[in-house]
Amino acid sequence: LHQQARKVGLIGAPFAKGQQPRSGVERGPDLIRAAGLLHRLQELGEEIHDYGNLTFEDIAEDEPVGGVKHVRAVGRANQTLSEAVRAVKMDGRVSVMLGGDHSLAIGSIHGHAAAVGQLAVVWVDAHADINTPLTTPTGNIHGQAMSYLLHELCSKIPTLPNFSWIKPCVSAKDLVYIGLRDLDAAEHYILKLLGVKVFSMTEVDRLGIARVMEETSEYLCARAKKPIHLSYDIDAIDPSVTPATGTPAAGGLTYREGVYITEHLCQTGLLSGVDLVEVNPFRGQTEHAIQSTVSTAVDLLLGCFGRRREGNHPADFILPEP
Ligand SMILES: [Mn+2]
Repeated sequence: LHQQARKVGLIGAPFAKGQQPRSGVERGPDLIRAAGLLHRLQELGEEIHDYGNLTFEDIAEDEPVGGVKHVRAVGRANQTLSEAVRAVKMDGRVSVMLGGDHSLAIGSIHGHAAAVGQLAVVWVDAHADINTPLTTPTGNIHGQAMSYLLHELCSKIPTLPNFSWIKPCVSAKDLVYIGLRDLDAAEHYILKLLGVKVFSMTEVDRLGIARVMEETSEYLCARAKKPIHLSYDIDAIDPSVTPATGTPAAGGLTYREGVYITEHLCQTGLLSGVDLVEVNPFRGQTEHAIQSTVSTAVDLLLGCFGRRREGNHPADFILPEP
């Protein structure tokens, strides 16, 4: 069985204001490219176009709004990203967004939905990133991204400057979390209230990753086969493997579990948009820590596009005759 060549569109989003400005997470896209992502995707037979890095407007006056930080910058950046992802999807490509911090999922998922309609979202993360602007303990929007996207939470979201363009576009029943292990009380309450499907690290331990992924695709495909948006936070993986990230949490996915998730989603044939976020070289203590984080990010992306640990070969491979 040979995979069909997909068209892939890569967007770099060097943006950090969903957490601390100039934190280092804006270096993510170029580091992941420098580790050979494009070349290695091409080796897998993918037709890839790099749309380059987005540039984001500097906003001089951006005082916190009700404790929420960099609201105007995050709102504007995500509007730019949403348009860019929509354009990639209109080009018939699988969108790959390299972050940057996880607030960028707002624009990435919004743009994806604007192009294709209803989506299923698989959110792989140590955190749920579903605080509302009124429950956030830190004020950082990377911990709130999902709250702006869910239909079910729209009555809980106050009006914020540069956020008026956002239309909620994901239903709680079309969302699955994998890898959770560090949640705020409000987040846990919201997930229970909305009945969101969650495979926390406890479920990964109990069921094993193969069963978790089987149940994930059964759950998401039970009603209709919607295009899947995978939003992958590198902090889902255990910090012993991917230490160079802003909010590491002990007890994460192994490298193998992390890669298995991508292999499984690739095989559904429904993967339509991918985010890889929160790679932050400034948070790596050593060069090895940074390299391990970046190369894991690359391997997760390759898994999304057909790389198999059993090996791969081109569809037109010919065995030489003596
Ligand atoms: Mn996250």
